[in-house]
Amino acid sequence: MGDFWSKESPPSEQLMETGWCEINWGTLQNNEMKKNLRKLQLKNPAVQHLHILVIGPVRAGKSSFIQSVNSVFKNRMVNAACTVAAGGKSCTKTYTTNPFEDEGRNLPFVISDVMGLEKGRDSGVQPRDIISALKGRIKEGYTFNPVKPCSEEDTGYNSRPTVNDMVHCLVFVIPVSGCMDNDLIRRMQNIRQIACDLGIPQVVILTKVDLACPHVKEDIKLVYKSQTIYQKMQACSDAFGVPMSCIFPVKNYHDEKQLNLDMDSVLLFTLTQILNYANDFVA
Ligand SMILES: Nc1nc2c(ncn2[C@@H]2O[C@H](COP(=O)(O)OP(=O)(O)O)[C@@H](O)[C@H]2O)c(=O)[nH]1
Ligand SMILES: [Mg+2]
Repeated sequence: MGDFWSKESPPSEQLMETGWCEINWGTLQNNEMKKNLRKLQLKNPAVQHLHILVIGPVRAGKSSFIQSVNSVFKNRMVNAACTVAAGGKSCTKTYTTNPFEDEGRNLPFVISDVMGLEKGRDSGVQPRDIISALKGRIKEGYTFNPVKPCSEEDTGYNSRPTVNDMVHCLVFVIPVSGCMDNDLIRRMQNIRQIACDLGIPQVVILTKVDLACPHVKEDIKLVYKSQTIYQKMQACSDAFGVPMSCIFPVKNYHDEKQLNLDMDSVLLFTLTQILNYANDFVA
C-alpha cells in the first residue's frame, strides 16, 4: 500500500517571493466575501440552495471544515466536541446536511457530510453510497451501513430526486499528512470519475496545512507562498488528475479558542470558489 505523501521529494522549506494566488486580507474584505455569499444569486430558480458534499478519509478534517465555516458565519467558535473523529473510526454515521445561518437567515448553501472512506471493505462508507448521494438518492438522516449500500427497499432511499437533492459540487477533503494510502486514492479516483460522468464539478481541499509547513503554522497568510504546500498540491493534482486551480489549501479551526481573521479569509476564499463552481453547475 504505502503512504501517498511518502513518494514525494523532500519538501523545500522555502517561501516564494510572490504567491501563486492572491487573497485579499482584512476585516473589510472578509465582510465583503460574507456579503457576496449571503446575496449569492442562484443561477437556477428551481434550486433552493447549493448542495456541497464533502468526502475523504476518516480524520481528514471534513467535520472540522463544516464547523469552521459555521464558526466564520457565527462570528464565534462553534463547539465541535461531538463532530470531530476520535481514534481511527468515523464519527459521522448518518447522512447529515448542514445549513448555515448568517444574521438570522439561512445562507444559500448546505454542506453534507458522509462517513469517512475507511480502510478495508467492511468499514466506512461504500463508494456506491457516495454515488447515490451525488445523484440525490440518499435522504437526510439516513444511517450508513458499512456492509450494505442504500437501495430501493431502504426508507432512506430517495427514488425521485430533484435538482435540489443532487450534489452540485463534490469536495474531496485530503489531509496534507497521513491518512492516505493507494487503496484510498484508487477509491477516490473511481468516485471522481463518476462525478465527472455526471458533470458534477470537483474541488480538493488540502487540510492540516499547519502541520506540513512551519511558516504556515506561524502565519496562515503564507499559505500561498509555501513551497511545501505548492509541492503537496502538485502531488495531489498528479494523483487525482484535478487541476491546480481546483485545489485549495485550508487550515481548519481545531484547537483555537478564538476566531482568526486570516484563517477566516482563507476559509471564505475557498468557500466562494466552491460555491461559484456549484452555481455554474446548476445554471
Ligand atoms: N492541525 C490541524 N488539525 C486539524 C485540522 N482539521 C482538522 N484537524 C483535526 O483532525 C482531527 C480529525 O478531524 P475531523 O474533522 O473529525 O475529521 P473527519 O473524520 O474527516 O470529519 C481532529 O482532531 C481535528 O481537530 C487542521 O486544519 N489542522
Ligand atoms: Mg467527521
